[in-house]
Amino acid sequence: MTEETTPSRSADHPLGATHPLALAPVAAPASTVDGFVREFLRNLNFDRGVALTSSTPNDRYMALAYTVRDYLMARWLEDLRRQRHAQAKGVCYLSAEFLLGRQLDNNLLATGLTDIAADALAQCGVDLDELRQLEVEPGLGNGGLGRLAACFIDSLATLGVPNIGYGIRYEYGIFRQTFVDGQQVEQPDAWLTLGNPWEFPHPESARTISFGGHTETYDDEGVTRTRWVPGWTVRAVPYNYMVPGYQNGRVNTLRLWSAQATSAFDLRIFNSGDYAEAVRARTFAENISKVLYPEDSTPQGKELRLQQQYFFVAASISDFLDGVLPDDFDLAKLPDRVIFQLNDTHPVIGVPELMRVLVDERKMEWDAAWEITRQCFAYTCHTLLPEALEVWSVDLLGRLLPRHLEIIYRINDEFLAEVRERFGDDEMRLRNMSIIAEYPQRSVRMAYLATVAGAKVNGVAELHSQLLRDKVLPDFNEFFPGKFTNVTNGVTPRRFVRLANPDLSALISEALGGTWLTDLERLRELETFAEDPQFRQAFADVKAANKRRLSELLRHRDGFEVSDGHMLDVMVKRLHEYKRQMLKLLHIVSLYEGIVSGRVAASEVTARTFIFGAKAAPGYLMAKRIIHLINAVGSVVNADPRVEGRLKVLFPPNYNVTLAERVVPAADLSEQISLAGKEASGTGNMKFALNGALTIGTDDGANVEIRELVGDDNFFLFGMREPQVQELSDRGYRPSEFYQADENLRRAIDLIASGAFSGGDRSVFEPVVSNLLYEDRFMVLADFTSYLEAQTKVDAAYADQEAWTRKAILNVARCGFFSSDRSMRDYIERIWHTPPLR
Ligand code: 26Q
Repeated sequence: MTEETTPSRSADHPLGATHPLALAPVAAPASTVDGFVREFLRNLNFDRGVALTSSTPNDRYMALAYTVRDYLMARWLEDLRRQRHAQAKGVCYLSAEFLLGRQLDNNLLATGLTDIAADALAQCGVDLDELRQLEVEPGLGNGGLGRLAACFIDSLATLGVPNIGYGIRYEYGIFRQTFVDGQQVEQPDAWLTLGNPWEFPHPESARTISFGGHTETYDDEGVTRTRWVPGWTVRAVPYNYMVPGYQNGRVNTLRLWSAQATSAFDLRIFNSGDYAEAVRARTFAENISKVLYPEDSTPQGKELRLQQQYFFVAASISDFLDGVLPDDFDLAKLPDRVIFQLNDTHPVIGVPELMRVLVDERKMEWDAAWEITRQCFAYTCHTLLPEALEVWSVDLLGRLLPRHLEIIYRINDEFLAEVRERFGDDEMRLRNMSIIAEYPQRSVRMAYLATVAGAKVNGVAELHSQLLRDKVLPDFNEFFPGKFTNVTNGVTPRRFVRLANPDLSALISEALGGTWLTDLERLRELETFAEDPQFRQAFADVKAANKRRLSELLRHRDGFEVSDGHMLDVMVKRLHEYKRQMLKLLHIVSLYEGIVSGRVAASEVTARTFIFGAKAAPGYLMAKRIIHLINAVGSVVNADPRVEGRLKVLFPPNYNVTLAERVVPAADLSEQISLAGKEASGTGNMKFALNGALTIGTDDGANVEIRELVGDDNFFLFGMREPQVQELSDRGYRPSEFYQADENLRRAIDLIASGAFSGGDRSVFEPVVSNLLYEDRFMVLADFTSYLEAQTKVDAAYADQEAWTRKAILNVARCGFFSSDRSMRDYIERIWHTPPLR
């Protein structure tokens, strides 16, 4: 390896002493309209190289972004300086996904520049609204987990807590979804094509990341040590993003890694004379950060995925130890300076990596290194589905990361020795707790490794944490008392209330004054306003305006006609059987069947527009069939004059953060209908409630806490609870019995089976129907009757608009708990111990 990759250190560089301006932040250039105009035009001219008159919309978007960015720059540099000097403990949030959403609006809000920018652009004859729409959102995540990471770093910056988010700069984010004949077709998400004004590449700070090869022992002055002789390397180039706090002058950093081939990579091939082959070989290395895996529940154990995980984690740890910490830092004190938070198991390979660095490279004793490592990691679990728990075959791990496999074996040996010491030769327990599984294939259980190594292990909602403790990892809970805890998820009110719902925000500010956005529990004070008819009217007006805005968007975006005066009934989330989009669809088909069969008068049915948004993992066939079926039902229902003005089914493709920001504020009814015990938390549920939608939901994930907070009267609960699910499953679940027992259900399923939604062809949706009747793993049929009853209660409640609005206001008022600021405070107090930096 010839490549030098030691980053140059910028801390307290002697340059700083030579000029007084070198350490002082540069003045914020654009805090007046005139100043903004000047900077905007300067950026247009000098960074884009165009005059205003000859600029393209993208030029203008870029120049605007640069102007906002420049304004943040002084604060960013100041924060970096402050964090270096304070030597305070910080959080490194390790996450394979950061689903950021659009940056421009967020950064305008954070800087308080929105109005100034709009005025300044208007003076140049440019429409801010138009430029907003040009930004392609960075879709560097699949769904909940990635969006949670984005909310968390927003909150940490707003709280002023030192944090670096570490992840991967995928060249292609989550695929763009289109529908062809109602079926999902994936398109690559080339989000970087037009340039990205929000990132700062630092190739000079690249780290070298090794893979493959073998290990060997050697004598180091009488001590036997191990070294890893890698087979190949890649360069990890950091791209920095600003993470501004909300109007607090603070800016943290998100550092995403991009893979580049090293010159060493193809040296052998070059030397063999095949130039073309050598150049081609470089793409092998660069593939590592090429594309986000679009799976979110059944990881396929692909080698490239493991490469991605090690790539970004090794780069991040190396960056922190060699780039962020001072040169002379005593690594024994590492736990006083950093906590590496593991966002699910995806970064868990960081555990053996830190051990390798400490023991092999820094020549620390194993026990001392383990003591440090145990204190430096904490692990968040985001699932309960057994098939979502990550395992890597020993075969693959040993090939790609031979030294790490050795280290994992040693961690496991020592751990099992401790277990044996406590519990004796209890073979069953030892097998159950082993980090290495022997069956069906020898492999490493990443969640176990994380649990053994983590100082704390948390679930993401009360129910989830309890099930994690008592059902998934009970032996570990017994062995590590006090290690397991809960931190209920939250969402950032800046993006999901203030930006997504400006009218509601204005109404709240009018009622409460301005500070609620960083102190969301203050929403409680809205409770009294719920009793005020004038406030209720204003609140209802906001909802109506949001619906109109959504219909405009959908008309423009997808050519949909949204009917006025309908209840907006919304289910948006990844498509997964456990989330039970099928249950929602059976409700719709049942309403439709009731009307067209003449059993129910159309005029008796509450007029509803159903909105779905959902991407399916490309290899998840059943999920794709369900998408097809939703679209098929939509085509038939929307074209049938018998239900016109009553039922409408809309499925805008490519649900993403940007669309969520428009759909959530317009919703009346939020569908959170997973089988109890399967949804770890959900975070969409929180966004809807905070925007004044009522929830129809099961006793699952954070729904439980939402219902506790908003009260039974303001939440439509249905379905089995988790213990009942368990009971039914133990008893032996036979879906056909439920099919037989409920006429509405029978008629709905029969209608689908008859080919009514597939041009008479019964074969198209046969697999969906069969699955429901003979397997129905997630008990859709068992919960159907209860769901329909709850929906009838929804109709009754909706008929009294005054009362409905009151409930909606109470939902907003009582959900302040779900701010990610609160989640962050919980992590800080109970897990990280990282106070804000003043
Ligand atoms: C793992 C290995 C290989 C390929 C892909 C993956 C992978 C990627 C993403 C596995 C899982 C995910 C994402 C999971 C996720 O989003 N979980 C959700 O996390 C939310 C935040 O805590 C919860 O609110 C949701 O309940 C949970 O489903």
